[in-house]
Amino acid sequence: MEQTFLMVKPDGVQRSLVGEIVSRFEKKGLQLVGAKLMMVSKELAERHYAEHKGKPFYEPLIEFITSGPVFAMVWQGDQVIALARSVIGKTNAVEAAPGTIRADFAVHTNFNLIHGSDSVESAQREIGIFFDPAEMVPYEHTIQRWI
Ligand code: RTP
Ligand code: MG
Repeated sequence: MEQTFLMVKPDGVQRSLVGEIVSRFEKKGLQLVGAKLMMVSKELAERHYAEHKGKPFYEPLIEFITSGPVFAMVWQGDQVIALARSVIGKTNAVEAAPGTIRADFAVHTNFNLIHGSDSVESAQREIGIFFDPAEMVPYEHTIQRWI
C-alpha cells in the first residue's frame, strides 16, 4: 500500500477550492490518513523544493508557497502516487487533460493549485518533512474492498 503527499497550495486555499480538491480524491477511492492547514516556513519550502534550487522559477516558487496557508495531506491506496498525479493533471494548465484539477481550475503554471509527490522516494521524503507520524491516523477503509 503506497502513501503520497498532496498539498493544496496558497492559491487553492485562497480560492476556496480545498473542499472541491479533497472531494476529487475521495471520490476516486483514495484514503485520507492525515491533513492540516498550515503555513510553510521558508526553511521547509526550501527543503521541499530542494530539487528545483537554481532553476529560474525557484525563488518565485518559494515566495508563493510561503505566502499563505496550505492544506497538507497524506493519502493512501494502491498506486496512489500515480493515481493522484493523474487526478491533478500536468504542471502546465494548458497541457493538463480536461477533467483534471489543473485543467478545470488553473490558468498559469505558477498558480497550479496543488502539489503531488512524483515517486515513492519523494513521497516518503515529503511526508517525513511535513508530518509527524503521530499526526497520521491509520484506520480500516471499508470502501477498499469495492475498488
Ligand atoms: P508539484 O511539484 O508542485 O506537484 O508540480 P509538478 O511536479 O507538476 O512540477 P515540478 O516540475 O515539480 O515543479 C514544481 C512547481 O514549480 C512551478 N514551476 N514553474 N515556470 C515554469 O516553468 C515552472 N515549472 C515548474 C510549478 O508551480 C510547479 O508545480
Ligand atoms: Mg514536482
